Amino acid sequence: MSHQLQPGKISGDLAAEGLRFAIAVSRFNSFITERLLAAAVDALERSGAKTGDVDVVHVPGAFELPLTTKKLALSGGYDALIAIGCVLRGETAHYDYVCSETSRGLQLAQMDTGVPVIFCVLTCDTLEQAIDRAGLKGGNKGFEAGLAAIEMAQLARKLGKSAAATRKVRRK
Ligand code: INI
Repeated sequence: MSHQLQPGKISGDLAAEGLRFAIAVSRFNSFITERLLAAAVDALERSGAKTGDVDVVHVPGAFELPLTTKKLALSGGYDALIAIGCVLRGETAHYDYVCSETSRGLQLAQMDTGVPVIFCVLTCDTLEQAIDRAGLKGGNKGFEAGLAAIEMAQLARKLGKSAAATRKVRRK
């Protein structure tokens, strides 16, 4: 079936210039997280971000990422945030609690504040799986997170504006 209607398309450009980002990164499993961090910064820089537009905050572990990103979001100084961590399965259920609370907390942080929070927390059974995703066979999830942050920051600006415009029109 062919349609005549052309839907309006809204998307976020991959242009970082003029946007501000903060990256919260866990020290736990820093062998992995520092590689993810380097790739995220690389993606932001290649897309036009400049020194002064990107802040990095280190936290002890993935469990500390949600509160930190929420505080960064509430500061009002950033267009998007990236949370970087790496949780590796151990012998106990600790892994499950850290994974579920970290992902839940990060989702809450962006839903509560309206500031995009990019989930760059690897949750792996083995160190090899994590290495693959931090610059080896699986690429680098940090780079993907950097691009996602730019796209969501641009999209948030557009949608924020269009929501305000819509409210104005409705009030008249
Ligand atoms: N934190 C991680 O970031 N990755 C892990 O693999 C991990 N494991 O396995 O325990 C981990 N634990 C620490 C946790 O995130 C908190 O920092 C800690 O419990 C203090 O609140």
